[in-house]
Amino acid sequence: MKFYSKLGGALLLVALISMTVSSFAFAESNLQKVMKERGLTEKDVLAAAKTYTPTGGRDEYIVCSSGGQSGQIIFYGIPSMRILKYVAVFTPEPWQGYGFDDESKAVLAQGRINGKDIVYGDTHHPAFSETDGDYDGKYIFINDKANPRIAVIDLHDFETKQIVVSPFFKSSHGGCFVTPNTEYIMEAAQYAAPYSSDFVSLNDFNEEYRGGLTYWKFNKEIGRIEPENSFTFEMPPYSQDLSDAGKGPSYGWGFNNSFCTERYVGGIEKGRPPYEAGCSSKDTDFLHVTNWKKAEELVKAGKVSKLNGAYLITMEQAIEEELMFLIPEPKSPHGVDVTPDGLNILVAGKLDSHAWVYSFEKIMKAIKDKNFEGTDPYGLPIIALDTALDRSVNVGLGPLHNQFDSEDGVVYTSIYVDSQITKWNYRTGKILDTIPIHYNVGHLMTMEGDTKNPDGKYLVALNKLSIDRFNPVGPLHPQNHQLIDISGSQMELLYDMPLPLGEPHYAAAIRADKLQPVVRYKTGWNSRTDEKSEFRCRAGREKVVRDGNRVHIYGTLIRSHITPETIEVYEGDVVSIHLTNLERAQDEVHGFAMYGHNVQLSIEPGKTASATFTVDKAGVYPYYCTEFCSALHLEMQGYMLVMPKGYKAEEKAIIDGEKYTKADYEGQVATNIATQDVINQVVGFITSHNYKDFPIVVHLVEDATDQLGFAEEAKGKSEAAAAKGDFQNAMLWANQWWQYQVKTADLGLRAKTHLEQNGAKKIK
Ligand code: CUK
Ligand code: CUA
Repeated sequence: MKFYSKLGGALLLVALISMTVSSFAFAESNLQKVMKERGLTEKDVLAAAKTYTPTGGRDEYIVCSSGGQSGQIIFYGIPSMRILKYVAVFTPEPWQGYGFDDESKAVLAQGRINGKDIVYGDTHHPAFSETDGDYDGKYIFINDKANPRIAVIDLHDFETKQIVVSPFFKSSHGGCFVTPNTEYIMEAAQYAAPYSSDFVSLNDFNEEYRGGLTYWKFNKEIGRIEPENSFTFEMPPYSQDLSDAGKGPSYGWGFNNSFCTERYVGGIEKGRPPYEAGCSSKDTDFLHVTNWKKAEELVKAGKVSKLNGAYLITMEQAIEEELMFLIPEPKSPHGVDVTPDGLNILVAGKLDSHAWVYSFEKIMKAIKDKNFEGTDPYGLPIIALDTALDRSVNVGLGPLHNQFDSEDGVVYTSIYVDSQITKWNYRTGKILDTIPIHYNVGHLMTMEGDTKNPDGKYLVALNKLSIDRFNPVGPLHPQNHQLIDISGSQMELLYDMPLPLGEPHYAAAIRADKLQPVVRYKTGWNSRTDEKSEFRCRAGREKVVRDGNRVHIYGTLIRSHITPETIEVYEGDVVSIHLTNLERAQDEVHGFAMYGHNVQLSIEPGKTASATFTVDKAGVYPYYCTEFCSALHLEMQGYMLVMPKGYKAEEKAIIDGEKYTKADYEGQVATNIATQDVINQVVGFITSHNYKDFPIVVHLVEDATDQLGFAEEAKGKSEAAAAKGDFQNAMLWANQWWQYQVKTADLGLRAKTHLEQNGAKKIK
């Protein structure tokens, strides 16, 4: 007996193995066939296996990339390189209703300059908020180079909440870089300009034009920048470029490089040599070193005066209080990056082939010993290069930016002219590896690569040119983000991703598990101020409030209708439509678009959004929901009727297009009873399981309960009409009763599926 069972087991095993082998062989031959047909090498297939993410799969890292001239930011996943979302920041974006609803218009209005709406931005450097030098997943900041502004994006809903405008600068590049606890967001000027908004001749450039560096105070509790607690360092009219904040031992200090310390102002139209000649004639420019910790104390002690309504630390004060120092750096440098341990500052040469490694310790010693080689024309002390430098390393032609590896001392530098990434060690000066890039890389990014604890693993090269990498789409090419595996000793190219939007300058990657965004708002929420909207509306409380020609309409949205379904206003009225999405189910967004009024809202579950406009022409204006939200989405519609002034709505009953009989009504009721049986079965399934342990299901059940309540109401109206022998209305209400049942069933089935797929347990 034993023997037989043993034999049986062995036979079964053999059968299983041969099955596995044959199915494996089958898969293999298929794979080989596809590889052959598509001309793929084994290396390609390996790269695909490292990036391919099957349906429903998640990425390990989420990237926030600048969207360049689009004025937006872009989120995508790594390693899949799938784009997840563009988030509107400085530019109106209709899908998100940004710049179309009143709430987001108020955010954009914060970014007005000299009273003008500025509806685009040139976003360069996103920065995640940090706690103790590590990303905390709470906020992201981005600068606008063209119009010196900073925006705050809250990662709990990925929406732009605030825009602040520099009170001094006319451009800004060296932002956003945050201090290790997001005490401040650094923003440096780029093109020197007068601090006033008046005309000042270029002949007065040296005396009247100024650069600068602002430390914007960030309040982490409320998630907003506090301009009133921010301060700016007045700087010489050198073109301040990138910035970085010190960390660890260098905490409390900030670093900025610069170009065109020649202070050349061009003028080819007057026969003068152009900017590029005059701005690169000297061999060195200046690294600016600022002590923000000490400056903060002066501000708090009331020792800093204001200009243009904001704190300004003049150069005179900075010299006097020993707050700012200059150190020569290679000709027209670009990136400046503080090492994860905070001990070194790396500067990339751009017009030089070296990366320069400065020592924070040496800088501090020179400051302490007052060991300066002189002063610049503005009296700022200069620390000699030799005094501050650990080493310079030949990394290739045109180094731009640096990012760090998880391995101590290892750094990656983007090499623009040579189109490559160089991996090297800043402690030893040894070059470890290089990889060619397609083509002309700008920034590069490693996973959490500018924090105290970089993760290594992957690197993205943000390439300026894509040339021949993609199918041609006209003279304006997409940009190319190339994903590189840096987990081994040799870098390996994995994937090319075209980015069809603006020129992304910098990007930052955060571990996906640090992000915990919400799926819906509290009902009646103004998402831009993050408080209850004064215009929120509950089901059944929809109303119209008129005061003279000012009309406020309080409405709601829930599958599948917009309440109100008819809006009657008069020519010349100023109308505000406030809509609250009553849904609680995940992803049940409704939109709202109206003919001829530039209205397009995106109203996510719980959100209240408003559109204000003047109706200056009598007419008929259909509106509808723009998100395909249910099978009866197309029926989510209505009319705004703009009546001529003085028009009296006639007492004319609407004649229905279709006539119904008692038989129609009874047929519909029979359908409804059958539908209710289905609903009861689903309800039975849900309530016999531990559905309360699944928040998504709880929300679905809440929504379904609402819908069922509406169904009851409609049922009552239908029965009342039938009792009076009014089968026209009885049939219409019976149909509405069924519509609510369908929505209930839809929600219930979604809940049931979720429970089945996620291992819900039977409780009774
Ligand atoms: S910048 Cu564009 S490649 Cu604005 Cu940081 Cu260097
Ligand atoms: Cu709501 Cu379509």
